[in-house]
Amino acid sequence: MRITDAKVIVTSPGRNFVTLKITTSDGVTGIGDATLNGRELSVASYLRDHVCPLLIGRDPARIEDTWQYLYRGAYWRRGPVTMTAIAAVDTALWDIKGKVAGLPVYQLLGGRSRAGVTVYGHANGETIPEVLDEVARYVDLGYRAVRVQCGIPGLDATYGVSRDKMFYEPADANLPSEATWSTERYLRVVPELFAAVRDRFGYDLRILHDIHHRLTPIEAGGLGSRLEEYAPFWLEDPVPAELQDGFRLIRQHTTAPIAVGEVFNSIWDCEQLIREQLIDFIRATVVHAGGITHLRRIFDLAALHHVRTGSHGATDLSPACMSAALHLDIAVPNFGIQEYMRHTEATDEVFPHGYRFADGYLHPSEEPGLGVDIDEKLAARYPYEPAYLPVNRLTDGSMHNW
Ligand code: GCO
Ligand code: MG
Repeated sequence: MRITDAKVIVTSPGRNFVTLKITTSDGVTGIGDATLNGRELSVASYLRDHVCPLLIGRDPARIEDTWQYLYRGAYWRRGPVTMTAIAAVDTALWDIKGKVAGLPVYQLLGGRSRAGVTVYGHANGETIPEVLDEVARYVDLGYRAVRVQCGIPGLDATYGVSRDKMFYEPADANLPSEATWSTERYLRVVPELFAAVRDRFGYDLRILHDIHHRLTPIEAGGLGSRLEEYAPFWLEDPVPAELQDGFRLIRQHTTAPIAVGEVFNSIWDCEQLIREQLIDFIRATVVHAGGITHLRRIFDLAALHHVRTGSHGATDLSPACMSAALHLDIAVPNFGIQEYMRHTEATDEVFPHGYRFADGYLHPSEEPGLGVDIDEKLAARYPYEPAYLPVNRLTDGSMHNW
C-alpha cells in the first residue's frame, strides 16, 4: 500500500481549521489536525508546498520512519509550524493504521488504562456571581472538574472571559484587538474567586485556573501560596515558560500544582521542567507537539518523573485533534485530566466524530482508526477568514504577554 494523495483543507465553520487528509492506494483515508491559531495559512503552505509532495509513494504503515524523515529531513528542527505539520501527517497515518488493523487507535497504543477520560470545562464570567452560575451549569452537565476564569474590575477584557460562554473563542478580530493588563488588580480577584467557588460547591469538585503566562515566578509563588487553602487542582501557565529555571522559584514558595505546555511543540521544550519535577501536569497536545508519536514520547518521559498529562483542548484544536488526544488519554498510565472546550454545532457538523461525553468523562470512538472525518463538501462552504488572538498591554502601554 502506498500514499497516493495528501490534501490540505482549510475551512472556517465559525473559526479556522486546517486539516490534512491522506489517501492510500487501497482507498483508505486518514485525517490529522494542522490548526495553529492565528497562523493557520503558514502551516497550510508548509504542508502543501513542502510536505505533501514528499508523502506521495511512501508506505503509510511506516509511521515512525515518516516522522523521523520529516523531522530530521527538514534540517530546521522544531518550531510550531514545522511540528504542527508533522503532527498532521502523524495523526493521519495513525488513523490509517487503525482502519487497516480494524481497531480503534487506543488499542494499538496498549489498550485501555481507565474507564473514561476525565475532562474539565471552562466556566467564565465578568463577575464572581456569573462565574458561579457557569460552574453550576457544568456541574449540572456532569462535569467533575471546572476551570474558573473571572473578569477583573477596571480592565475591559481579560483572557478566558467571553460572551459566548460555552464556546469560548479568543481569536476575535481580523487584526489583533488590544487588551489592558494589571497584575495588581488580577492578584486581588483570584483568591476571592476561589473562596467563593469553594464556599458554594465545597471541596469535591476539582477547580482549575489559567493564569495565561501573565505573572513573574515570585508573583506566581505568592498567588499559589494564597490559593493553597482552596486546594486548586492546578494553576496553569503561571509564567511564560521559556525560562525553565524560573519554575524553581515558584516551587520554593508554593505546593499548588502547576500545569504548563500548551504552547510547547517538542520534548525539548519541557525536558528540564519534567526532569527536575518543576511541574505537575504537562499540557502539550497532539496537534502542536508532533502528533501521537511524539506526544507519547513526552508522556513517557513525564511518567518517569511523577508528571501527569493534562492536554490542551481549546476550541482552536479541531475534533480531529480531540479524537487523537482521547486515544492517548485512555491508554497512557500517567493520564491526569483533559481540557474539553466544546465546539460549535457548525464545527461538529464539518468534523463528524464518534467521541462522546457522559458523566464528566469523554469516551474515545470505538470505530477503527481515530473515529473522526471531515465533510469536504460542507467544509468548502466555509472559506478562511483572517482571525487573530488579542495582544496585551500594561496600563502604561508597554507590551505584555497575552
Ligand atoms: C486554554 C488556552 C486557550 C488559548 C488558545 C490559543 O487553556 O484553553 O489557554 O484558550 O488561549 O488555545 O489559541
Ligand atoms: Mg491555557
